[in-house]
Amino acid sequence: MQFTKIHAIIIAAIAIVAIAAAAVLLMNNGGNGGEEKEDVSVDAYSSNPVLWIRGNCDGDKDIDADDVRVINAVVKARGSASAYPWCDANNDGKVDSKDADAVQSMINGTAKTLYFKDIDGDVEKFTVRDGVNVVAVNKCQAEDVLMVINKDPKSKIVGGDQQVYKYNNEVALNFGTDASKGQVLVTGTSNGEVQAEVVSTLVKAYGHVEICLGSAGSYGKNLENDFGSNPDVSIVRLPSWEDGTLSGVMTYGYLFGGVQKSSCWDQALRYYDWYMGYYEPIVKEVSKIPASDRPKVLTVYVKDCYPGATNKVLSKTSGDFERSVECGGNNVGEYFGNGYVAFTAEDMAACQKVKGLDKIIVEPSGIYGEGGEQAVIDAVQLGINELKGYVSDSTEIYSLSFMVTAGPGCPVSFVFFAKTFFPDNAAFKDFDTDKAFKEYLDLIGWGDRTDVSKICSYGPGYPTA
Ligand SMILES: [Ca+2]
Ligand SMILES: [Ca+2]
Ligand SMILES: [Ca+2]
Repeated sequence: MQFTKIHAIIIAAIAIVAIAAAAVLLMNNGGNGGEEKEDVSVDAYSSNPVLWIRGNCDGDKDIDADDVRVINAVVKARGSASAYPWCDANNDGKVDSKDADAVQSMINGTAKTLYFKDIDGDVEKFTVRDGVNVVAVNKCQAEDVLMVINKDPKSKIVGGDQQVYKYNNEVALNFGTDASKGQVLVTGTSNGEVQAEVVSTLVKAYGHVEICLGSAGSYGKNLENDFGSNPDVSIVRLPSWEDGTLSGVMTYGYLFGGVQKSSCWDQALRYYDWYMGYYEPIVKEVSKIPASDRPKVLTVYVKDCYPGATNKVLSKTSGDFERSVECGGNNVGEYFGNGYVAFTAEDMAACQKVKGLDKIIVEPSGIYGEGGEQAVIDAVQLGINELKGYVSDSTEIYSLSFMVTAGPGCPVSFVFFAKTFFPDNAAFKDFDTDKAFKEYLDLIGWGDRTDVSKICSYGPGYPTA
């Protein structure tokens, strides 16, 4: 799912940017001093933008004069909001000059209300704030948010669900000076849960909160009922480990950045460049590699690879499956089914017989906190313990921490997958998983931490420590 959708978005965005750039060039050559003209056709519209903010009509990563031109073209052509939803910047069901004005106010930095598409496909309203007080539901959401707010002194994480809380205490997600270890208020008794009274407490303490989470089916199920009409509570459902990590980070950056003003937006742009710096060349190279030359791979958990872990294949819809496929792996996970599927060593032997199996990637939690590095190293041995004698001795077993396979660190996994799947490919020769990991730590504001492992992967071909 992630593969086709994101791929299509990126390709479309690149095409649109190229068209828009050509149009601007034409206009400037026309000798009118760059004065705005309706020289863009409705074809410059994109229905699949990278940045999920209404008003981003050309589908690229930001909002600028090109988007105004697309709106003007759609107005001229009498296009409807249902046909061109991203042009309906003020979300009133029409595309008209008010939308051009709304986008202009976003460009000027004066817009106070934004509309964005959330992970469930709904259009939601966001009130622009001078700094945000985030309740992060799920560890990957916390990392998405940290990626954009870590240089903004006015923004902080003030609450989190059990998963965020657990990671904050056990491996210190490092929420910054205002909400350091232990000060983030836990929002419920289980992962994905956000109790209304906790939100009310936080609103009382901070004035307003922005609750960041995934789909309504899995996270904070009652939030819209409890707080949908409360002006002090913004419910922001964007992708993190799921489909569209890049869009999630970019959209958080735009909303929290106060329409491209604060360091949050600068961070989002830095993230975009970093993400694409790996993603684009990998996707381009992989598109040339025939299926028969792609290794048969599996992404899995094995017993004890993190506390409480059992043998599970991370198959289709896990996100990890899709990302490994994007990077050229012939992931045979569907042999086991969809989602997170329990397996036995016998199942694995049968899979190898039927589908073939070249590389198995065990995903430990590891890399942050005490023992993190050892957890990554040990995961390979745990994989061998489970599977030796059942899969071929030539099947390579690696580990790659799920701290970098899911959430905003996923470009690190792109590098790992590309290098590991195609070790002899010249296009990936300068790629280095640990270097990409270090770049991620610097971007998210964890570059100076001394409790983070220097490695995030381990396995055959990795220099012995
Ligand atoms: Ca643009
Ligand atoms: Ca745009
Ligand atoms: Ca409108």
